[in-house]
Amino acid sequence: MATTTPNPKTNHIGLPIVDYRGGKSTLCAGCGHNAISERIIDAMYEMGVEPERVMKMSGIGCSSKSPAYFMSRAHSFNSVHGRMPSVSTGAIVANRQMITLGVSGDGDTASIGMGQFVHLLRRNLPMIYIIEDNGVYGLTKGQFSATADIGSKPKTGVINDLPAIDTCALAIQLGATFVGPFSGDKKQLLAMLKAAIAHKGTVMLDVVSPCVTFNDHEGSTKSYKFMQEKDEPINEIGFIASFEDIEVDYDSGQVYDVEMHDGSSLRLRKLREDYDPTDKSNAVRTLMESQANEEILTGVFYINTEKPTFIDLLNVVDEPLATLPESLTRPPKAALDALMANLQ
Ligand SMILES: Cc1ncc(C[n+]2csc(CCOP(=O)(O)OP(=O)(O)O)c2C)c(N)n1
Ligand code: SF4
Ligand SMILES: [Mg+2]
Repeated sequence: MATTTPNPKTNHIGLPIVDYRGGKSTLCAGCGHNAISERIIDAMYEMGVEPERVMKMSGIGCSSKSPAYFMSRAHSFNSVHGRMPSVSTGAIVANRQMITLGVSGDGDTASIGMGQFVHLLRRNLPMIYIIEDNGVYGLTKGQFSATADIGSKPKTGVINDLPAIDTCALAIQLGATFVGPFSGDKKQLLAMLKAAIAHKGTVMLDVVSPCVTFNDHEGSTKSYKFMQEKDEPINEIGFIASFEDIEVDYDSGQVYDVEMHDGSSLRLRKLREDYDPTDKSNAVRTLMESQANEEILTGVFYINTEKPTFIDLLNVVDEPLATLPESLTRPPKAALDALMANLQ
């Protein structure tokens, strides 16, 4: 007699988690980047995002290879080293209906890509930009990157004597609207990614992602051990998607409840003083102080759900430019003739 296999568990749009997986990772076993890919799969699955609505963008590096290891059904563009922001800008303007997820490295972003990165931030381009931060150029065998902390030591034993660029402070200052430094903490990162999917604007997440081959030893400030000992969250993150019907009891004095534009709720329980994630100057100051005090603070440092995105500023029509018919994108001959007549 024929047996029937039960349906696999599905999300609220009816897809099993396997539809969110990618190819088999070729990164080193234990590389932090693999854990981030796993969280992206979970977040996209739990949010019920249609894989074909996602554009995966990246540059060059081990981190930039990782979009191959999640969401095979999504669109993907692996750009030139450091050029992911400009390629993403073009793609987003051409099709504003897509969800854009960029994955970059600390080298790809804070060294060769810095010129492009800062313009993405000031435009508040609607996309999620993840820096998988290991403090080194993993793919080219472990040279220091510009996010390596002063005084840290790679495998070669040479001490880094240059100060680190704080990508989060930079992002907040220049105009990104959802910013946080993160450790690989599974629960926090998953909630954060789900909120990032619901946000309209630039989400910039700098996630410490240890390189087990070149920067995970004693003396490194981006190792698993260092992060376990030093990670100090400033808020505890809870996220309730618009399609979930969950009642949570909480003491409102202890919580920042941020309503996202799609009706979802981001709940930030304060763990440090009376931290207000909507206060931009305080966010930058706290990051600068934490660097001076050698603290590793993580969490949602800044969020602004009001600021217009680059697409809003451009007044781009709702229908993707990529699918607009020629009759709407090309002025008729009469209009061109009138213009020419005016110039004579
Ligand atoms: C134009 C150009 N310059 C330099 C390189 C060499 N290169 C490849 S990856 C890389 C750095 C990658 O570091 P990061 O972005 O931190 O990624 P990781 O490998 O650490 O994840 C460099 C310098 C290149 N591929 N292209
Ligand atoms: S070299 Fe480092 S960053 Fe690259 S895959 Fe290996 S552990 Fe990951
Ligand atoms: Mg790196």
